[in-house]
Amino acid sequence: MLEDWESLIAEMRKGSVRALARLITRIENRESGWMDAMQMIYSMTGKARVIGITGAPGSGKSTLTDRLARELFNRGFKIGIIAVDPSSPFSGGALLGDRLRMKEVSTLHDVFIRSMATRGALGGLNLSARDVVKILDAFGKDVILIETVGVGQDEIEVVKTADMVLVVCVPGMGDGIQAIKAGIMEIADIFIVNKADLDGTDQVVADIRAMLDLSADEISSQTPVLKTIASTGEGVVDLVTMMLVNFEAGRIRVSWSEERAKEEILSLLEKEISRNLQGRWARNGNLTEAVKQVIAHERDPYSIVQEMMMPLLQFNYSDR
Ligand SMILES: Nc1nc2c(ncn2[C@@H]2O[C@H](COP(=O)(O)OP(=O)(O)OP(=O)(O)O)[C@@H](O)[C@H]2O)c(=O)[nH]1
Ligand SMILES: [Mg+2]
Repeated sequence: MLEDWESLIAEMRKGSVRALARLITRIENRESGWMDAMQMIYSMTGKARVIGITGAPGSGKSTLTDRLARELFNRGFKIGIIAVDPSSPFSGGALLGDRLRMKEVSTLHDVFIRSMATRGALGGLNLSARDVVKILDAFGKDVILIETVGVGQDEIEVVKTADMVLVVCVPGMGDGIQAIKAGIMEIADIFIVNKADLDGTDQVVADIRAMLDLSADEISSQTPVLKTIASTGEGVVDLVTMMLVNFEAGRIRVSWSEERAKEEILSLLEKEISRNLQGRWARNGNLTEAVKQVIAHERDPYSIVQEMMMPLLQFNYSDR
């Protein structure tokens, strides 16, 4: 089994895109031995820069991601894209034009694109996005772009795994600036006002600037606000230059590294415990039985969870 993984990883390292795609799928499916495989992969990582691109639905994230990929490719970087969003063009819910554009960027520019569903996956998504980042890093990608809609907590978690975060806004958001969640505000390294061809662009820039200036911490008050027109590519060269300067200057979220490492360990732990226990209980039918008992008011969820956790515990819950 382990040899299986080893040969797949070796193939991937040699540059096989097919092996890369298969590896991602197998890791996502949590096939037996996946953690050992990730250990091997982890030792091959550490080079790639991860850029999160987030913002409201329809703000132009995919269009911008496509432009960024092209521009970075032209500057000699190898690019991977992860699209975490069910409605994203990458995942197929797209207009034909979007699909063709993505196909072009993936074939002509050797950009590897992977889309991931946001919800529904047992074990959650943010960890899998992290795994995919590591696999792409080990494959040899220099820059990994993660597109995600800046709503739910899951998406914010994804973005937190990035080294640099671009928050995409658009003109005419009106009081939409308030809709930029406080959580998003803090994680932005660069604010983008996309669709700068539309009326109200300068107003949004001013609103964001004002909000940043009000911010208590110094880093937020220095966050750049940049205008782009993703549909024509205007402003993208400047944006990429700024991103690279930031990377060169080491202005990436190093302050987060401790928090991130801790969060990664703990969320992996949490998900693995839950996945293992749930899996065990689902397989032997106990879960179905327990659900019935709760509905019939014969048992309570608390004692069930205690029982589920019993194998993990060296002490008796009732002693506490
Ligand atoms: N006028 C104008 N339209 C743009 C610009 N950038 C993107 N669009 C258009 O805005 C629409 C949405 O663009 P997407 O790139 O799909 O936006 P998104 O944020 O990825 O959307 P979701 O993934 O569905 O949340 C498309 O019709 C784009 O062609 C721009 O700079 N100006
Ligand atoms: Mg999109």
